[in-house]
Amino acid sequence: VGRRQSLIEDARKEREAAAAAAEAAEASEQIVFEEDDGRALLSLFFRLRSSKSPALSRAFKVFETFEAKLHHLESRPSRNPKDGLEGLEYFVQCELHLSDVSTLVSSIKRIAEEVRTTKEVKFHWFPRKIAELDKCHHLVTKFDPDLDQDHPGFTDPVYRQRRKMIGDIAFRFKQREVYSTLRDLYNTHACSEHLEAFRLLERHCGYSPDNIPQLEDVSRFLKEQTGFQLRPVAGLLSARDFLASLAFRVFQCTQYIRHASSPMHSPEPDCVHELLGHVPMLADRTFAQFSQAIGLASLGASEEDIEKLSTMYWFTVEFGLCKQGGAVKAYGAGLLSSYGELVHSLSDEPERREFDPEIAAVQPYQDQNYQSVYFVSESFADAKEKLRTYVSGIKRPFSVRFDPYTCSIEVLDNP
Ligand code: HBI
Ligand code: NLE
Ligand code: FE
Repeated sequence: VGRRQSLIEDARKEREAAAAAAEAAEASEQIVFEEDDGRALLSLFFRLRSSKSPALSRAFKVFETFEAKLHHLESRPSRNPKDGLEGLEYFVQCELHLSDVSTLVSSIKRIAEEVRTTKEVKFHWFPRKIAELDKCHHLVTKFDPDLDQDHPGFTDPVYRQRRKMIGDIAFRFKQREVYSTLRDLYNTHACSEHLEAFRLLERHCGYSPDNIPQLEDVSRFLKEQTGFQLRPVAGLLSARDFLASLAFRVFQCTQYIRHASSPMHSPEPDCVHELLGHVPMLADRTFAQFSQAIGLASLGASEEDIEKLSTMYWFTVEFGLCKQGGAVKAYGAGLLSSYGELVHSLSDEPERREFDPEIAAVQPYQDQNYQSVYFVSESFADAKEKLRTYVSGIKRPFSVRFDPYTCSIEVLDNP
């Protein structure tokens, strides 16, 4: 009996599977595949009453509007023209932003009266790696004591305060505020190189108000752009060690985030500073060369020269300004990661001087608060040239060269 029952059970399952397959085959639109960066490959069938009507151009206007990339387009006579009307059936495969799929489909439905909509099959995006859990929304949907009037703690402000503090740790307290405020300011305050790289990082690297990307992912991106790679570090290194890594196009990144009580400025580097300040700049070829040149000059240099190079690093890589299109913009990471100082640096409070490495290398500074002096470069190319001249004046009993094939330093004895 047990065997017979299991045969019946098998037959039932088979029937159900066949029915499901038939249903799926009839589906007129189907998201076949979704990529991780939020793009979708959409296949869709629709029917228009006549190929001559403006419906066709209107349909394609829809694809154009959503910047859908057409991969495949096929038309064939309608197999089942209703009311004896002639018609064409279209099969389109296109790639578009995941978030645009439903709007595009409903727009097509408005134009093509005879869209076959037996069923919409949609596969929702789901994380496939632990790292992708970061892409999920982190909204509390229910029982939030701040939003839910029935929550026993709703009328207890002290309890709500405590819950909020704990919750905000999970939500990475203030992250959204810091990210959004900086991002808005970049439009008017950041140099074009930073803006351009930032767009790419948002598109390809998980930069967003609700997500702190993984160092490894950002490092992979940078490596493709300029060969720079990121390496985790626990805190502030000696200037000599920190600058040495730049010679290899390695950037040492802290992992922790600034204290929530001071979102607009932190005296020490943190992940906001590294990811929003340094990383976009390191994606620029000329800036990457500039950074590596400081690193190469530091190798085996005297204590005085290390002090000068690190001061120069301070006034360029960290707090540099540059001219662009008749305006002054920020390229220093210390400015681009602090919305307090970013605004201050371009206000009329501080002093701005023309960049001269000889002067910038010996300019006194403090590292607790906003700077009172900034140096303005004509361009990165100009700063790089000036640096080259400055560096050639540094005396060392040898010279160094980076071999990109072996990623090692060649030491050449000076004649
Ligand atoms: N260490 N981790 C880390 N990050 C920095 O930005 C850094 C450092 N050590 C020294 C340093 N910066 C400054 O002295 C620069 O001017 C070189
Ligand atoms: N002041 C910067 C910030 O708030 O992000 C950090 C500077 C690190 C040298
Ligand atoms: Fe820094």
